[in-house]
Amino acid sequence: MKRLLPLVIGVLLAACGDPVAPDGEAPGGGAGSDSEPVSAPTDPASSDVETVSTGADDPSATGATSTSAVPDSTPSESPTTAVEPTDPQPTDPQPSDPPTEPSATETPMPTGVPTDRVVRFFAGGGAPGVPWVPLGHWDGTDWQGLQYADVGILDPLPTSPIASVAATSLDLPDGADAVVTGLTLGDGQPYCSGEEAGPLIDLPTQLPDTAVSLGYDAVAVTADWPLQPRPVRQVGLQVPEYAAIGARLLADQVGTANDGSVVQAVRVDLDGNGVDEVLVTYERQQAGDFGGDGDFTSIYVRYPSSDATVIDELLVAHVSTEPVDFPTPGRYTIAAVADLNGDSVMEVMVRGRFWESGGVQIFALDAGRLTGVASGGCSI
Ligand SMILES: [Ca+2]
Ligand SMILES: [Ca+2]
Repeated sequence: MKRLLPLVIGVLLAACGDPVAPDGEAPGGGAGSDSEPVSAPTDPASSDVETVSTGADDPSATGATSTSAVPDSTPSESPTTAVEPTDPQPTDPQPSDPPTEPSATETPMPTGVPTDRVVRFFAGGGAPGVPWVPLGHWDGTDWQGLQYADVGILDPLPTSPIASVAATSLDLPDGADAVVTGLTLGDGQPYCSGEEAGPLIDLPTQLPDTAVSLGYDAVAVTADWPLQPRPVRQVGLQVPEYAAIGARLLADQVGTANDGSVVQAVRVDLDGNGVDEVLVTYERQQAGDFGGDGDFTSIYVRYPSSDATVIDELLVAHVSTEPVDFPTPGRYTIAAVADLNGDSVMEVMVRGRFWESGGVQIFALDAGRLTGVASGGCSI
């Protein structure tokens, strides 16, 4: 074990937001540019066949954005014989998830005003005796990331007047829309290798140990409001458009859509405007942790607008351009979706790993786009 250095987090953050790959190349990620509307509303989980356009001229590694169009062709004739549904996996809900499309009569749900109190939030797994790692806090006005008094010396998070603690994770046995409340912030314990302390927070349920688990699979918040004011749903992965969009956003680095797999698709109306955003994890992981040539990881977001456009944008990405002998930032996954500051707009927690470090980053909507606002983790 070695002391957690801000540099390590910096590397993690760099891989998320302003990325620098181990080989010095800049993997994809970050904000992209707006694109012009091109068509009528689309819905990412629609069973319609989308006509995908190359909305961005250069969906390069510095941030790809594109729009996509709905079909202008009429649906094909219904089959005259019964056809078995196509291969929905047992854990794969509705391949044709009901669309949520903007309409003229839509009344956007009001979003609230954020709390003016201090809110602390942590990442962890809730295993007995294992402290949660601090990520940052809401100071009553704005997001605040971790602060260091000196190299490796983490400032404690300010005290929150909110006694209630709630937690959520996409991996909770009761589903992505489950929230655990009534938790207690326990004593602070060293969570890494230095003197940095994080609280013990016991979850009354056990998170599954998955291939992408880092022990930072849930977010815990000092909150007395609903962490999920609207449903958070994991939806069907067998939507060809999802892989096609992912490949297009990594256009100069990934050959075809079939070179990768969609492993997560989360639909949630983050901002409460009545239209679901969709978060998609699209990856190729064939060489394990060591990042073989052509392996990649990416999370992108579909932002439908009420003006009938959809903007697709990379949130985080890394492409392995050659085999290496160390674990790369090889696998980003969506860990949790929750409102961390009480304004009824939900934030997103992404987990990732680099070398022997694991960490998470919190993204919050800012001017309609998810932007990194806090992060934390530990090196081993
Ligand atoms: Ca929305
Ligand atoms: Ca919020």
